[in-house]
Amino acid sequence: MLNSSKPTLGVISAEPGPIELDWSATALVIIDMQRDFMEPGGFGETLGNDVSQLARAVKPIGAVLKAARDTGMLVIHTREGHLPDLSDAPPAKVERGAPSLRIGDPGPMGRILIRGEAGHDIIPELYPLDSEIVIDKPGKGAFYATELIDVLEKYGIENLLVCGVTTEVCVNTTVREANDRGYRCVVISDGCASYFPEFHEMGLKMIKAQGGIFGWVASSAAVLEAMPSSRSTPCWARP
Ligand code: TIU
Repeated sequence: MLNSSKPTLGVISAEPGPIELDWSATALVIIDMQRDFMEPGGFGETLGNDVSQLARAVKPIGAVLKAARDTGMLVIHTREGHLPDLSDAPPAKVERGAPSLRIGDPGPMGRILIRGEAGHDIIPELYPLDSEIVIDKPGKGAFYATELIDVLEKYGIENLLVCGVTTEVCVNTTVREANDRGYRCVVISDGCASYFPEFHEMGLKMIKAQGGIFGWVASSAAVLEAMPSSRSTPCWARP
């Protein structure tokens, strides 16, 4: 693993400015790329959303995931979801709004947002390897009621490359939690997506404003360019 070797410094071209980081102390965190958010019939659609808005993030994440695997970077996947008895699902969350199906109700991909159901699983394109870490979280942030901080401390992680869905909900919440705990977060702009394009744009702006009040924002191409085994423009982005 990279993180057991000597420091490997790199500079990512980012906003509000370039960020130098030690790749051996950096992890890739992929937030909630689950069928429940990405596919028709899942939690996202029950809330009234157009799930096709999220598909654009898959290829950029795939490219960074491949590079991270090639370089031995620590890869962490998260999944939002609840225990089958809903004991970790606050009524205030379950009863919220007027969805077509509520958390725990049976849907076409199994019970909505319940661990172990088909809809709760990560999409095949980004499926975790057995060697990668999967964090199950009951909330929007990946630090609340999870073992994430223990994992990061165990591997000596100081910097997070963050991507996934949705930009203004689970990505933003996780970045804010991480920032308060002292981690430098670089959010991969085209590796995030929202059901609302304007929220995606503003969600990224909120992170990088005020000198990077919550972190940095960089494209997947800029991240790939700066990674230790730097390669040219990913194949999916070539003309
Ligand atoms: N609804 C919405 O935009 N997002 C979530 O409920 N969870 C995540 O962002 N993963």
